[in-house]
Amino acid sequence: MTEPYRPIPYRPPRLDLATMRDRARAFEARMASRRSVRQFADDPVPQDLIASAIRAASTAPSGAHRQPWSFVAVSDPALKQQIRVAAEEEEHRSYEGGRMPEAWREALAPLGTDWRKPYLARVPWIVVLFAQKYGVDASGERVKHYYVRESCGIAAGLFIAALHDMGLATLTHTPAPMTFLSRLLDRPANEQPFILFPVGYPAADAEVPDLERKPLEAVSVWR
Ligand code: IYR
Repeated sequence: MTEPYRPIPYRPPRLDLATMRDRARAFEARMASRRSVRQFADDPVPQDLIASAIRAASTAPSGAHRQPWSFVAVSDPALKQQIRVAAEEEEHRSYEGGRMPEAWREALAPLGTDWRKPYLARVPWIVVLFAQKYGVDASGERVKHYYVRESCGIAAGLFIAALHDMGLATLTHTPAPMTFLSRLLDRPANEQPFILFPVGYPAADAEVPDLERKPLEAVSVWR
């Protein structure tokens, strides 16, 4: 699969500084208002909104432009219930079965999480991002993928930002191990579950931990 370099012009408009500052501050404020949510309303969310967020996520840069991701969007109530049951089984083993080290449990205490994941059956959508360790072309040949975790991480970030921008909430949920998702969602051998996103509106009485984000000084170095 050797393709030559065939560039096309790229001429995005150059904005004046005042506009850039306005947009930067507005975007920053919008992102700062995002919270991970664990209590969701059961109101339906139309499929086109989920499709739009997946398209936005799929604009992510990726190693050799292989776009090594699949987003599996689940609205079927029976399947969501199966995912809930399987996730809770794994989480129960982690939280109560001694699989999660004490230090980790302590780190999670301020988040108020436990093994119960009722929101997985309640949310209108569960979207599972699968990372493709390698690709498979039309003739069944393996295609090498590069920087798969980095690429999928960036796509996940854009997905979260897109959902937040359209007024939906989500949670980066990573029940461990997540292999049950490959089975329940019939995924091929080249795909590994990467992140599970419940997606919906926050419940009317949703609560979130009172967290603060690190200030600029703590997360940046200027030289
Ligand atoms: N997967 C578990 C535990 C968990 C782990 C981390 I790191 C978190 O930030 C939150 C939860 C769960 O989903 O409960």
